[in-house]
Amino acid sequence: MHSILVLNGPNLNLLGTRQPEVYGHTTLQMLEDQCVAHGKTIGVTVETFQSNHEGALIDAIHAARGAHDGIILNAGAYSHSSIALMDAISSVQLPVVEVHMSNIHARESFRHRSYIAPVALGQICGFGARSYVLALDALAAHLREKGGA
Ligand code: CA2
Repeated sequence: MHSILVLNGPNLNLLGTRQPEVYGHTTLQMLEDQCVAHGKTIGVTVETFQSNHEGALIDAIHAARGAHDGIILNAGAYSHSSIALMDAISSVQLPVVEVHMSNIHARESFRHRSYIAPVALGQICGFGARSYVLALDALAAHLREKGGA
């Protein structure tokens, strides 16, 4: 069975508690539980991790090599700034699907640029918590097509 890491970045621990008009009412715990439950229905193992710290996210990406088959990454605002995260993704050579709850292309111009996108398999944004479910489906299908475990 393939294993997927769902990795969330800064401030996403606040989901469901503030700005519901932008990010909805789903808490991070609910979101992670949904990912694990959806993983079971499509036959993949899902592990979750969230950190507000860039280095901890980089460590999690490094540790994913050999432990997981792919990563779903919402790097939060680091998506728009972090060359270090981009380099970490390139270095582990695991398929990464970039997700965002909001449609970053319909928001402020500084959110239009993503340093994750050029090194990601693809990007899903704008569907709220459903972005993660769509990303799981896409990554699981990619891993199945690629073959292996
Ligand atoms: O839409 C997304 O998922 C984002 O990655 C969320 C980031 C934002 O910086 C990106 O541009 C787009 C912000 C996460 C902040 O999450 C909060 C949730 C509730 C209350 C306050 C912040």
